Amino acid sequence: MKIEAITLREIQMPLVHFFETSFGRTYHRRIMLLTVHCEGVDGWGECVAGEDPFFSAESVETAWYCAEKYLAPMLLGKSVAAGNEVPALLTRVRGNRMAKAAIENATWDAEAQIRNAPLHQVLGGTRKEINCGVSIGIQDSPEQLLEKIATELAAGYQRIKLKVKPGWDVNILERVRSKWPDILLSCDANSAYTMHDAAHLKSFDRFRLLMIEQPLWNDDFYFHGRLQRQLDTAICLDEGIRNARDAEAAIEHGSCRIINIKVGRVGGFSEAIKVHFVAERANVPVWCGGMLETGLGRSHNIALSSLENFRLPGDVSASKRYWKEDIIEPEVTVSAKGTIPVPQSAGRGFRLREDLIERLTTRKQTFRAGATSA
Ligand code: OSB
Ligand code: MG
Repeated sequence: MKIEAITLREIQMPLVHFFETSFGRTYHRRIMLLTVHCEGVDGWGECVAGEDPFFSAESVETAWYCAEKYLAPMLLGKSVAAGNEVPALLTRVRGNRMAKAAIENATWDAEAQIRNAPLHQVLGGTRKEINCGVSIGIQDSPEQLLEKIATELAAGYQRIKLKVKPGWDVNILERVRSKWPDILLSCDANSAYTMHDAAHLKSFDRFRLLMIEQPLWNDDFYFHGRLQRQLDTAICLDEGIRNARDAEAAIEHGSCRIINIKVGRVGGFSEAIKVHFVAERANVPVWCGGMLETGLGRSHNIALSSLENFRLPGDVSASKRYWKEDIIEPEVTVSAKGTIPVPQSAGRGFRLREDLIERLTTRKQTFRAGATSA
């Protein structure tokens, strides 16, 4: 596949309901999409960087800058046989994993089309359907949260994950557990606690959570290990796992018993697959995280979740939970038993609504091999 041109674009889409985590509330998403144009085929990738550098150091602006100035020039004019050849071409750039993932995943997306094979198969996945949970943000009131949980359970979702922070944690978990004693329930702190909260976090054990996600610092393994030894509840690392080497170190140190894999966070499908296998060899279950993606990123998450060790329900849920109108056709829907079928058709299995994407686009730039801009 010769990479003849690369298009960067930013689209803007309002969320149907705000999403609040310990680091802030989002009403409106700005999303960078990236297209690799290869010999008549367009591969698409979604960058999961947020509007602000609050989840990780990257943002839409840094991703655009990195892709325009470094990543696109490193790929333009190159021929690659497969998506997994892309990381080696980008190694000189440190970090910027979400930007890298957008360009690498776009290349896998093109590869699946050119090989006329389903993307999940190209990635090595075997599952025919994936198990789905939902991530529910911090609400204006506990009552509003209970109502949301009831709706998602009625829709069939297999696991409920609640965002927590100091002041919105035990009070909430207490109410949810007393109303639903037996559901699969977890929480995600996005680094809202420190070791001073160890006893407080230990008190979460009584809620029999499936896991506590990233309770401590975003860049820590050491203290998560110390905390894990004090808890009965499994710790799951999200922010902290940047690559397969991190996964190996975190598991060896006992920093977590579960890993959340986000393809953008680890820099692309190649690394996500490596993290998956490191965890599988250590008998550590993984699940697929979400970053409020459009249907494009969602379709890639579905394909990735078809790998065998994605043993726990992921944060991969229906389009309508996020968007009034998604940019793919058909939209992602979830069955009454909380599953999404893995598309068996060639490519990502969802058609992009390019007319709608065009209308949502606020900036766009195409770079061609042998030219600076066009
Ligand atoms: O930590 O998993 C997270 C959304 C944005 C940033 C970080 C996280 C999340 C979610 C939402 O939990 C997952 C989703 O529904 O896409
Ligand atoms: Mg998380």
